[in-house]
Amino acid sequence: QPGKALLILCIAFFPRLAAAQQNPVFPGWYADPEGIVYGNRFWIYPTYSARYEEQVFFDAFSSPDLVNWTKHPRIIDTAEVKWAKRAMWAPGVLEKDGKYYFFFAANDVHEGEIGGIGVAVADKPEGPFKDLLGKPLINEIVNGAQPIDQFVFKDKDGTYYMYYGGWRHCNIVKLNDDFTGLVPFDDGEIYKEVTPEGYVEGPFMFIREGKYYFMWSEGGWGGPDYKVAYAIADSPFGPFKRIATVLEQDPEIATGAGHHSVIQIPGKDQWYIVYHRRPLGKTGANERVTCVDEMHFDENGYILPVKMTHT
Ligand code: FUB
Repeated sequence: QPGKALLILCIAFFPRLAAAQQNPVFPGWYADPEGIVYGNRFWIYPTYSARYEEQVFFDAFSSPDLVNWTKHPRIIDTAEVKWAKRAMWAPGVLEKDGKYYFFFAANDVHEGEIGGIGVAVADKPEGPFKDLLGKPLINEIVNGAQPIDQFVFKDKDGTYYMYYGGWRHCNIVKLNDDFTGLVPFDDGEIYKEVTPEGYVEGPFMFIREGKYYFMWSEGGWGGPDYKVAYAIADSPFGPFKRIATVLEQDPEIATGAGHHSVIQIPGKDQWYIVYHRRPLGKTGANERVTCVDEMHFDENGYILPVKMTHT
């Protein structure tokens, strides 16, 4: 029976949602969360939100239902990434051909350090991850974009692009097959700037019903007005015309809500935004917790403002 087979497939391979969702989803100061589904589990890869000098490792979290989370401590640290002496943050993981590629930012090129966007690889989503290159994949400032906050996106035709950039500038680059380098675009350019109005950092891209949804963070990352906005385009290159704010502080719930990612429940038009925010009464820049809330669309495909839940 095809119906029964599909049900068994869904139960075996897709994660199930539990009713009693809570925020923050796991304890501790964790920011810049990238959420993704691998097999029958949800995964979140966040920044360990502390002073730079303490941001020397990454933990990951996995869950069968978005409620019960298992911590996978120290999936990679600066002892493995020799060039990342000072700090590592804003990770993201991508599966390709049975390998898991872990992208992250490290150090601060602005202060003359070797730094930028690095990549590591593992056989499992929980690592252990090994530095792939022994140096950053991108360590230069191009078009004014700080080389941080990368998001790797697989386009409909299988091409892998990376959006990245802090300091109010966002670039897109094309990655080679094994993620060891960049490939020039047809016009010979390697970096293209795609910065939308209001952009600060934290780019994210997904496709829904054939349209490209580009999202980013605005405001000051240490401040209460941090927020998420978006654009819709017909191509991964834009143009990205700002449409609206999706997520922002709520005086009854939390401030500083941003640097997000988006999870789609496989096979369903059901979406979640994964983001960090600052609990009420907290003002420290690194006092950030990881939260998940539902994200809905209207009948024209526009994203409705997200209602943050729980305190
Ligand atoms: O966690 C460090 C920085 O905070 C990230 O690079 C920004 O996106 C902001 O979330």
